[in-house]
Amino acid sequence: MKIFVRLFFKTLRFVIGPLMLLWEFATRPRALVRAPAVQKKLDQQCRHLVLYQYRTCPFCIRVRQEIRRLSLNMERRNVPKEGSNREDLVRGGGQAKVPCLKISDPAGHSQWLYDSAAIIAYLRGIAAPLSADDQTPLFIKETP
Ligand SMILES: N[C@@H](CCC(=O)N[C@@H](CS)C(=O)NCC(=O)O)C(=O)O
Repeated sequence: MKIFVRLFFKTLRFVIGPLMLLWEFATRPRALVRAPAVQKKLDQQCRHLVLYQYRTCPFCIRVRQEIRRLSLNMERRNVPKEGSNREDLVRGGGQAKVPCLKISDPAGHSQWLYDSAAIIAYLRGIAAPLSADDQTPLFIKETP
C-alpha cells in the first residue's frame, strides 16, 4: 500500500512539476533595467546572497519571479532530499524548508531568512536604497 501511495505522489509530481515550470515561464515578469553603474553596485551586494530552493515549489517560484523583476543576480542552490545543500540549509538555518535566503556578511557570518514574503520584502529593501543614493536614474527602461 505504502509503495502505491509513494508512486501516486511521484507521478503527481512528475506531471505537475513541468506544468509549474511552464507557468513560471509564461508568467515571468519584465526585468528592470538599471544604469550599468547601479546594476554593478547591486550585483556586488548580491554576491553575499544565496537562495536555497526547489525548482517546482510555488513559494520558490514566487521568490524567483521577484528576483527576475528586480534584476538581481544571485546564486541559487537546489535542495534535493539528500546532499550537501540540504545539510548546509539544516545546519545553518535550522529547518529543511524552502525558499530560504542565506545572507552572508564580509566577516563570514550568515543569517538564514525563511518565508517567501519575508525574502521578497528583504530583496525589495536592498534594491530600493540604490535609487535614492545614486544620482543616476535607477530604472531607465524595461525589457520584454
Ligand atoms: N510559508 C512558507 C511556506 C514554505 C513551504 O511550505 N515550503 C515547502 C516546499 S513548497 C517546504 O519546504 N516544505 C518542507 C519540505 O519539503 O521538507 C513560505 O511562504 O515560504
